Amino acid sequence: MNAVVSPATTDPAAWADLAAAAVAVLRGNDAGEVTLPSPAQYPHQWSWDAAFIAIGLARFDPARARRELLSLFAGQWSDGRLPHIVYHPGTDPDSYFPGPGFWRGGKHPTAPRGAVTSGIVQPPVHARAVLAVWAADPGDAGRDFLRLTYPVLRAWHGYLLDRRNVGGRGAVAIVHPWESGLDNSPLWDGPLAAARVREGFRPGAFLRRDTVHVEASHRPDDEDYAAYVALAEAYRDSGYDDGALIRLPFVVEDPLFNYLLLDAELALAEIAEAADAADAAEAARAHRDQARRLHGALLDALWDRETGRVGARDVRTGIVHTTPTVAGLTPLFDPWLPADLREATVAMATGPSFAGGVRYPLPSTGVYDPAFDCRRYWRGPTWINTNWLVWCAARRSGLTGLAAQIRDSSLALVKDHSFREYYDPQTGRGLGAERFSWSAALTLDMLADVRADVAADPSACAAKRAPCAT
Ligand code: 2M8
Repeated sequence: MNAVVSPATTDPAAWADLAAAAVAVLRGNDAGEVTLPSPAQYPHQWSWDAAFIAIGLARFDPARARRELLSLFAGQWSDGRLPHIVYHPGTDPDSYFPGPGFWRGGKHPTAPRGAVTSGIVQPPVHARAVLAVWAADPGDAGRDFLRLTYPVLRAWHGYLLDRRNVGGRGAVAIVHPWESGLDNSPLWDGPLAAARVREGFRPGAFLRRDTVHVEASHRPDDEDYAAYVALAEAYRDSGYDDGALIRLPFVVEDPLFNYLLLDAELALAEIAEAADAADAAEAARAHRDQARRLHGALLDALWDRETGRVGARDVRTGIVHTTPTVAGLTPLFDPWLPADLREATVAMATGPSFAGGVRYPLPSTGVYDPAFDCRRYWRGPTWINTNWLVWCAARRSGLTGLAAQIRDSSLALVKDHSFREYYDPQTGRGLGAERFSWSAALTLDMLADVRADVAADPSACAAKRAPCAT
């Protein structure tokens, strides 16, 4: 399948228009100190969305980017967890389900007093976001921001590494598909079946709001949604008892979550150094050692060395589920990944199941998997945030061809099909929420890379209408 080359990467006028459109989306979704992912579909602040959004805001308004993250961090619980939603006080509480009353966080001793939040978490991409925001404005305000946020991030990672080490091997566990960020991925089908939570499905037990603005066939089905609600209730009703997580129905070590944590510990080492704290060198070493320990733990827990496939371990059953999904490409974040596993991961990323099999990579599920569905949420569509993540990992590990392909096709998608929540990987048709914040934000980051390429090699650009990155 031929990769798409977008005028957004060859024509400065096109990329200026695209950048202006992206900024307009972020400004339009700005609710003051927080940027809503989509005012109709997601009218609050989400954890990993806020990190991606801050990375885009940093490209044109670093002070606003800092405030985005500080608003999110104001929702941190005293046990260190960063909740997956910080509810926006200006939003009608009934416009999103589950709403602010659902989680009963206010009754919990470690929940924040000044914010209403959920009690579950999302993938730890915040350290990278803090670093990007600092890099955009490394002056005094930037350094103050690093000093302010370093303890927040250290407590956040500490919570995960300590309280979520349910399997005891050093990998962290998620207790809800929503914690993965890839909510409806077929990677959770096995653990959900084992948990038997779909069996309690009662039509009409709650009112779904997510299908009001988005076509139901592009969202999780009712049985999966009921399972999500049951799992959230189980954790909530346990009093968020992290000492007893293994008793919950869904306890899974997710490759994406864990490899992002490994990368986040490496970012935290850089933050400690840049913040120039008294014990910076020692702190940085401790974070790098922690990343290295995670590397070993993940090799041990998540990989099938014979097939060269990484998977998600169901901690309760011990089964490692290896459904090919975009989460399986995130080991590229591991700088110590053994050569054979790296080759296998690159082969999967570039092969017919992913980049080689669709016009607009990367599909969220491998196209030959029986669960692949072009349009349903995380079960096949291409997403800009996972593209951006794999693009970052590929760039950092020297996979320039793959990185360029992902960047250029992502820019083609947003240029031709606007800033949607997700896209059909074969046709590019935009799906889900419109004017979606992280699609706009991460476009700005990828466009900055296009500009840097052209600055480094002007002959690769518009005058000749040649692709900048091949
Ligand atoms: C989606 O998740 C929420 C639940 O957290 C939902 O479907 O209502 C996911 O795509 C998640 O990754 C994302 O952070 C959130 C807001 O964009 O929407």
